[in-house]
Formats: sequence, C-alpha cells, structure tokens
Amino acid sequence: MSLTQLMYLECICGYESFTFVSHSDCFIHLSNPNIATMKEDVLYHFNLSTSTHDFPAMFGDVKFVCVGGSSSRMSTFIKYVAAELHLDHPGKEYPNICAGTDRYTMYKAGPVLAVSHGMGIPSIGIMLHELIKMLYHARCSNITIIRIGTSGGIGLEPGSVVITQQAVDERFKPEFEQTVLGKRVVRSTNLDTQLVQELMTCSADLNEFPTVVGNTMCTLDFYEGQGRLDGAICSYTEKDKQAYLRAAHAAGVRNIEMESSVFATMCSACGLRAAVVCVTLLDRLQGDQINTPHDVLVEYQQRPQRLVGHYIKKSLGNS
Ligand code: R2B
Ligand code: URA
Repeated sequence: MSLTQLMYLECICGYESFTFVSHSDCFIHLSNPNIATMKEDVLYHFNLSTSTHDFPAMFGDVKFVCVGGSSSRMSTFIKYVAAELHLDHPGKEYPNICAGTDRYTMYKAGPVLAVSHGMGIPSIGIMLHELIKMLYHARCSNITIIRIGTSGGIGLEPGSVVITQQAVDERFKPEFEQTVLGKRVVRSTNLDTQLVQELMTCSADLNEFPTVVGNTMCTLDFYEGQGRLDGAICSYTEKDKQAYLRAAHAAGVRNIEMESSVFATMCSACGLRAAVVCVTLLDRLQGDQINTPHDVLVEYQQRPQRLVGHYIKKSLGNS
C-alpha cells in the first residue's frame, strides 16, 4: 500500500462518515440492497456480465480509475500512464475491454483503469452505475477515482487547470438534484479534500502550467445552460451573461463543465475517494467560441493527464 493510501484513513460508509485508526482497506459499498440478491449482474453498456467475465481476475488489482469524456483521450491516457509507470514494452497493445459496445471504452494498464463517459450527466451517470458495480464485484479496495476533463474557465488564463473544491449546480449550490419515482431527490456533492491538496502538490512538483483549486459549476447544457450567446437559442443579453458569470465567480466558481456533480455524488455515496481535474479551454468572460488552434487544444487536454499521471506515479512510489 502506498503512502498516499496509508494516509487515506477516512472511509465513507452508507451515509455515515467515520475515521479508521488502522490501515483498514476501504471497500466499495453499493447503496442498493437489491444487488446482493441477483444471480447475475449484466453491465449492459459495458457489454460485461458477472456470469461471462471473471471480474476479480480482470479488475481486482485496480487502484486508480480515471474517467474522461472522449474515447480517444482515454486511449492516449492509458498509453501515457503505462509508459510513465514502465508497464509497457515495444508493440504492447491496450485493447478496449468494452469492444462489444460503442457506448463507452475501457482500458487497463496494471493498477490503472481508464474509462470514457461521453458528454453530460445522464451519460456519465449510467457509466458510473456500471463502473462502481464492476469494481464492487471485482472486490477492489482503496480505489482513487479522478475525472480528467475539459471546461470553460471564469477569469483564468486559458490552459489553466482547475482542481475542484466543490461541484456546484447552476445556482452555485453544492447539490445534485435528480427525479426518482417522480420525486425530487437532492444529494450532496462532496469530494475528497485531502486528495485536492495532494493533487495541488503534484502540480507544484511539475510546475508546468497554472493550477488553481476552485468550485466547478456543473450544467445540463453547453450553450444557454452555461450562459453562452452563440447557441441556436438565446434568451438573454451579453450584459445578463456577464452578470451571471461574475456572480458565479463571486461564489467561488472557477470553471464550468457538465459531469462533476453526479460524479461527486455517486462516488461519495459508494465510498470512493474522488477528484475532478479539468483544464480550461477558454475564459468565458472573454467569449464563448472555442477557436484556439487545434494543436494548442491538444496540449491543453494533456495537462490533466500529466498531473494525474504524476499523482499516480508518486502514489505508487515510482517518481
Ligand atoms: C466538458 O466538455 C464537454 C462539452 O464540450 C462536456 O462533456 C464537458 O463536461
Ligand atoms: N466544456 C464545457 O462544458 N464548457 C466549456 O466552455 C468548454 C468545455
């Protein structure tokens, strides 16, 4: 067990939080009693099932899970991490474990799993239900899960990386609201505060790009939902937009994306140590269109990968 994992003594169980004083392993707990009664669990959108795949053999050694929107980014990430951890050799391939479906992609290199989640809360939500159950069936312990993504910044130099303190909704509240059986259910969006600090230290170690800790606003839409003026529909003025983004900034929001709230809620409810690390592609106070040259955007998108790659390497005592 690494120093970081030894330092992680707090486990969340059910909705209670308590502190262990020993080096106890933290297992995933599902917040659903029905799963224990099922003979088979089909993870439909991964094309994996407990009756056709040996989850403990396939995934039992996983300690770090990185999730991100795009399939190609996750494929690049696994190759990068494998090289950093000296797990690869010339010609080594990283097959897509979910090759039987085109919904999500999944790659594994040693203790690292990389999974794509698509865009928006519904897409990442479905993926997380199946991922968390998969890790549970695999009897994984002491998992750290990090979303590495892109976002729009508020008042930051483009290319800055934001490590999320709190995921907040469009009213700047640290809440995720869902309709369950026709009723409004509001859950909190806690993230691991110690992990935030460890990632910040890793960014200082690298000293390659500006990094801040701030709140991340999670929205249901890229256009009007994020106060853009350039969608197919727009019902407000530039002045209204500026007032909204400045109010968000005053509430501690430093970036805007579309998955962090459900990610924080689900990981915390199931006892997963979680963080969100997103690069900002533009400063939303300056504009809405992403017109930065392609090669610059590619380099920006590598920044969360380099930061999290360094974190994993350091956690494994490999740096
Ligand atoms: C960031 O970028 C995507 C929209 O372009 C969305 O998935 C997000 O959260
Ligand atoms: N992703 C978002 O959700 N918003 C942006 O402005 C950029 C990337």
